[in-house]
Amino acid sequence: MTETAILRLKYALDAGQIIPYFQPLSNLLTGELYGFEVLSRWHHPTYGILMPDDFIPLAEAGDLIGDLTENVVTAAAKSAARWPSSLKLSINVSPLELRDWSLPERLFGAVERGGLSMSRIIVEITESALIGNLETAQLIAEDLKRSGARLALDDFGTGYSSMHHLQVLPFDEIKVDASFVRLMNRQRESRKIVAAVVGLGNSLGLTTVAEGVEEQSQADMLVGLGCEHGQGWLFGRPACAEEAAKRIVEQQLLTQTAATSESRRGHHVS
Ligand code: G
Ligand code: G
Ligand code: MN
Repeated sequence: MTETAILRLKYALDAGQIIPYFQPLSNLLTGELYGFEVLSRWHHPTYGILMPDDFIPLAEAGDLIGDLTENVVTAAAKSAARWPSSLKLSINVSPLELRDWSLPERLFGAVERGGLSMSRIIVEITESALIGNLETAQLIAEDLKRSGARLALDDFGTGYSSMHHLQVLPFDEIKVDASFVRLMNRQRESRKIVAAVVGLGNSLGLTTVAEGVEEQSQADMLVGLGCEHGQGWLFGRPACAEEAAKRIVEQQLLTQTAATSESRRGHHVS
């Protein structure tokens, strides 16, 4: 049963059915785009669009996760290579991949094949990847940093959330888990936790990114707490490459319009 499912996934990978979707990461203060997180989707010929939870565990079980990452990152990098060079591409790697010495080289190859530079890449790591694997993960993380990538600690606040991890791995960013953001405008505890994590990130000189921002009131509160970036339905759902490209153009027009009316106002005053 699983054997067959794994074979099907392998076929889907070769057939190019595993496709990168892109969710915007936005500057909370200015509304400008910071980049996009790559979230994989399986465009299945009979079942339609399948979500990562339906196939990432299968890829892990079938030793296909490295190939999946390589495929998706190559495709995502090809799209990102056509965007303005200020925009980042944030990618997820599975805990299993942080046990695999070939990860940095494979990622580097995939990014290069896509025509992108590693300095545009953010690698998102969850803490479950570090448990019982700290030394290997450290070496791999340092290798990734040397190649120019940024490192983000994903889903911070859930699971292990150890300060030790922030101390021993060269993180650049910290992503505040959506579960706290979701409740922050209704529950004092959640708001305090978000405030503490953002404060911790800021005092360590890390870029802070809030996940799961769905409402303007949450975005406003996050700005007040000093959180720099946000991700969530308020800014956009994960979408295909064509949609992401449209969003970039719309955003550029918005920024230009804002800049023009700003300078017009300037003229009136003087
Ligand atoms: O969109 P969402 O349901 O989109 O994603 C669910 C989870 O799957 C997220 O926690 C994300 O980290 C993970 N995920 C999505 N795409 C990939 C991928 O390409 N590789 C890995 N390792 N995880 C992914
Ligand atoms: O990698 P990570 O575990 O952080 O994956 C992000 C997950 O969160 C993806 O499944 C994505 O589709 C989902 N997501 C992104 N924005 C929102 C949001 O605003 N609300 C909710 N409920 N989920 C979101
Ligand atoms: Mn992520």
